[in-house]
Amino acid sequence: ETVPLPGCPTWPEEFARRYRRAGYWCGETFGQLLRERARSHGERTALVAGAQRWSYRELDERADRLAAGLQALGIKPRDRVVVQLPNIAEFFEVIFALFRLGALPVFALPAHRSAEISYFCAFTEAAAYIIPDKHGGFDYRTLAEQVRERVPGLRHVLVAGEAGPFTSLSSLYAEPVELQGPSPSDVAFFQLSGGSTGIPKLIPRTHDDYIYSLRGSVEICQLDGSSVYLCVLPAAHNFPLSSPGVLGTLYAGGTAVLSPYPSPDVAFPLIEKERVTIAALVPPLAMIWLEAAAARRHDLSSLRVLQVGGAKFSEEAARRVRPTLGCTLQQVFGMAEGLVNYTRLDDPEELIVSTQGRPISPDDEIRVVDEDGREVTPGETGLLLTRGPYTIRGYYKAETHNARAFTPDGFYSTGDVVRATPEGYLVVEGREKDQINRGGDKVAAEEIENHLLAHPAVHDAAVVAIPDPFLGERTCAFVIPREAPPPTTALTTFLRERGLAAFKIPDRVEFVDAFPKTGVGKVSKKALRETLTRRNTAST
Ligand code: J2J
Repeated sequence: ETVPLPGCPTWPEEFARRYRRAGYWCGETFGQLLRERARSHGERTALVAGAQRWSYRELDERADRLAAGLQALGIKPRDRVVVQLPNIAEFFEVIFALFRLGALPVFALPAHRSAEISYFCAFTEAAAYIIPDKHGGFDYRTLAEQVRERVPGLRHVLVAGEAGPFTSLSSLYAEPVELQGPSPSDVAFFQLSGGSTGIPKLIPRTHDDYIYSLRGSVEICQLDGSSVYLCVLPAAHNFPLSSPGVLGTLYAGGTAVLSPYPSPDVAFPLIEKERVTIAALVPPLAMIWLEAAAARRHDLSSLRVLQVGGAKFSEEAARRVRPTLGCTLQQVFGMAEGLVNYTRLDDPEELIVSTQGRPISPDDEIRVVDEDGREVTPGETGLLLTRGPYTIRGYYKAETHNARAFTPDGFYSTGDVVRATPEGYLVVEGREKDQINRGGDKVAAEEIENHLLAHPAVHDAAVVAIPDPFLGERTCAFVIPREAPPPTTALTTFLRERGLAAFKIPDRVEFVDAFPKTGVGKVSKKALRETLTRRNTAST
């Protein structure tokens, strides 16, 4: 047993004991897990990315050599390291090296820019920031220069590829050294919360709890050594990382194929060539895949499961998966904070197309409550609260927010509005949190509002979701200008220049004189959304 990481709430001892006794927490770390797999089937292919094919043995050795190099550089156990890597093999070499050292990856997304990255680096007092040289036509070294300027305490920028003014990962490899390594109950890394507040929240996940969620996911998705998982979503995201994702695939001894882009023209040839058996998508991508698959230009017959999650998948689209792709749809309703629900592979088609699944664990506690926190009549719609063996008890260094986001008895308030079926499956009916789910990309309204408020022409701002046939939702910023409204592009350019990720830039800006208020004097976002419906009707 070790001392908990300061700022990371953890499970009360009685729960920890229960989760261990039930066999959920097995006392294994990620470093040990990879070592064990390399011993038992070292020659199998673990990762395929571009021209690279790494066996389990090779991944294991690379992680050891890089861990030694990172240690020599001065990276210590519990140091935070912001990792912003796309779907390249190095992503996994880096995180396993950090796991072995006991240093803690902070999983940034490739779409993040200087506003987000600088915040992560400063807030976590990161010792290092790890980037690719270029990806998707963007030079991450330029971004790193900006981050360096904003966060002088950042000691190292490490680059997968051409290092430019920084340090290349490949220059760090050293002879493996004996490392003490973390304990299974230690925090292993930080995931990012979709968020609903002004500043992003960090989610501390332990080796014990995350590995349990992998084991449960692997069993539910029936992964084994013959499984081939195609990762098209950014690997850093909780869904493709762990549900069962790349880490679940490695847990099961299968092969993970990393696709640099999610579009059918990149992904379909990979499915055909690598005989992919399972892939995970967000709903807008699933629609694109369904369209493209209908053209039948590629052999997709190896595909057995198509997972769709991250945002609500319409029942109509869900019904098209089996006839079009000849495989089972699996709906996945999860969250980086923990709880993941899956429809089961052998569920009746009706349940698969009309629900978002049920929890992984018999010890995932689910409560559906009304505004006063009282449990609703079974089958009624309410707010989803949850507690369990892989759901966090609090965000990193966020005491005030934690008091609101968690009940005194440790339930996480998801902000999702759901209904439970008689079979115990959940149907997502809406959302209570101030967040826009842009086709799986989460946008915290308050974060964007704060950035807008920094513009001299903006008196006040309110960001809301508007329905969109493709993305499900798009963002609309309502702005009260100080004087004459500035051109919309002046505002969007302003946000881009502040270093905000592209998916957070409002899709639409509407100028108004005042915001409608609720009975208690808060801005009524519901009324604002209705304003838009009226304006749209008026203009057609
Ligand atoms: C409706 N809303 C959904 C779904 C997530 C697996 C799958 C997804 C995530 C994820 C994840 C939804 N229908 N099928 O971490 O391991 C919305 C809910 C939820 C929020 C969490 C995983 N699947 N959502 O999306 O942390 O609002 O995780 O609370 O990014 O996405 O977002 P995130």
